[in-house]
Amino acid sequence: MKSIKLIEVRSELGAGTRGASLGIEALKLASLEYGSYFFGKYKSKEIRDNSRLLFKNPVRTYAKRIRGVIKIFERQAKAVSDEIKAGRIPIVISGDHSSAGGTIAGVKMAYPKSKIGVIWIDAHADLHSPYTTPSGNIHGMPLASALGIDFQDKPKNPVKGDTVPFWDVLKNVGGICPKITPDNLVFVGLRDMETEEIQYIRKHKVKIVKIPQIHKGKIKEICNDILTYLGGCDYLYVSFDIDSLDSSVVKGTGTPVPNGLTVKEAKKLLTGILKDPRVCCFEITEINPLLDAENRTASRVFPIFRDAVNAIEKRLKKAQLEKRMAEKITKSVSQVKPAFPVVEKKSNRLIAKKTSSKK
Ligand SMILES: [Mn+2]
Repeated sequence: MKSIKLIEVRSELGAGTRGASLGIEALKLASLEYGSYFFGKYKSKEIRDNSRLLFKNPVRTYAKRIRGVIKIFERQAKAVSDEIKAGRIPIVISGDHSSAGGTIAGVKMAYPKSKIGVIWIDAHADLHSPYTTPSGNIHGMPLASALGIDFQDKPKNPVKGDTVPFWDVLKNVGGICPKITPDNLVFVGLRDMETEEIQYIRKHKVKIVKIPQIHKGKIKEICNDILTYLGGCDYLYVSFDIDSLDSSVVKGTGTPVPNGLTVKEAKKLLTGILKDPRVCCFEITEINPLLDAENRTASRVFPIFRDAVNAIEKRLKKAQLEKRMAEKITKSVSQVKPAFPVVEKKSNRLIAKKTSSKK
């Protein structure tokens, strides 16, 4: 049976506020409040971080700590690709959302010839590049890196020097660029975007599911609609930035935004999407306990994460059961001896016919 493997990326090099690298511990400790043995159940792999870079001055204004982020992308991509190739489903818990660029690179490395669909559940579009970023933080750029876009035609920032070649390296991690196309991308929960991102979304008619649609209910239908829309994709990657949730629910995240999802809606949404057998990787990101009080954010997010992983586990079990049933049926059919030799009779007739026509 396919199994689940956790990938822990304790990096916050792409974020502007300190503390997201502690998000994994926050989530693990929150699980204990529920008396859950979730984290004892799954094997996990840790990606080596470059946190020492936090104590150095980020020299590139429009792509802060990009050299460190490239290393994380490469390690992350290899880990994700290795797990998929070994028949497992990697579930990524990351510090900041930049690592999703490395995750997508890994999915594409595992399936270089397949169409990869991306469901991006986030308050932000993360479509910036060094040429448009208002902050220089790479956690606003992972989708641009996966789509291989720059906005060089209308640059807002005077990007110079080695930022340009380093951005090219980032886009090309995994050896394929672009890794995804805008028609295979769906945004859920977007509500805080910059002009360049809005223009890109409009130009390429990228599908968006807005929060008011989700508030109306019928989340099951919304999930089915998203999955049908991505019908041409062979595999799906689901990225869940916890700032898709309402800022009143998740205070402990780098860029909280009001008017977001409720915990109940997020649970329904994720379980509805992750049941699709094409989902080959899931990521949860941007938990920052330093911005929080009494670990409340991770405590609210853990049940969402647990239900999401359970939805994947449930469909893996279902697939295994169906496979066993099919094997049993094939076995029992092959053991049944026919009452008369049907096949032989038929072939005899054929031979007989052929011989007669020759005569
Ligand atoms: Mn994000």
